[in-house]
Amino acid sequence: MLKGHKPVMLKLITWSTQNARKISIMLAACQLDYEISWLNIEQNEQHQQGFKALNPNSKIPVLMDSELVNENGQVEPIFESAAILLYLAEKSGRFLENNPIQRMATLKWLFWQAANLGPVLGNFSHFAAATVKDTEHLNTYLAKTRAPKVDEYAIQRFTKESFRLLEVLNQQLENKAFIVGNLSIADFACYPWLESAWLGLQSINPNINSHYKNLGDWMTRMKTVEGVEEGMKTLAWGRKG
Ligand SMILES: N[C@@H](CCC(=O)N[C@@H](CS)C(=O)NCC(=O)O)C(=O)O
Repeated sequence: MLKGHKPVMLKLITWSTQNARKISIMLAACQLDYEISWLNIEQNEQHQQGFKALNPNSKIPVLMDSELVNENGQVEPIFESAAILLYLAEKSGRFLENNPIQRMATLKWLFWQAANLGPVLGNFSHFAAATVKDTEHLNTYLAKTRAPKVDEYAIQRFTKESFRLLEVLNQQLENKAFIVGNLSIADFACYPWLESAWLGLQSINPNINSHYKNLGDWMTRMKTVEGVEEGMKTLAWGRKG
């Protein structure tokens, strides 16, 4: 499973977005070898029947592991990025501790990200991006998918909830280097979302780094974690293979 030791058996079907970067970071951090199969969601390829057979919810990322074979003898696709992280953590024995309390803490924050931070920051960016005059200031995906017009109510709603979630995570990080203490899949789940929304949030609160100090420090720390830079670069905005 270490790079160069075995043939590729993991395939990530993906596009370059935050949910996908969680996985490229994890794969890089675990030094797992894999190949990328690009699925262009900017051209609606997620709605093709072939892909729907892998994920009925028509979203990337999907992970295929040739070692995960179902009763029909076919590779069982894994969709939902949090499920993929959990799968890879169990497969590699990394970034999810066995201790029941630590394990549950990691899963709680992993699900918190999937149910709260991701959707809310996604909506924040979608609506707030409509106020940006020059699309060159937006990432390639947001430039194509942002709200078509400024909706003050939606911007206010998701801005307020985004900053509330920042406060929740900032509190959790008090006296901790990482979200549950040791580095875990919860950190890999949260980082790409915060990284991509940070500038937009900072344009609303210029003091974001000092106001959410634990979070700001954690963002800086995450950049230096092995695998993070590589995983972020692999699926950086605009990368298509
Ligand atoms: N909860 C899912 C969300 C996946 C998701 O929203 N993927 C986006 C890209 S980040 C997508 O495929 N969008 C295409 C679409 O909505 O049609 C996960 O974490 O995997």
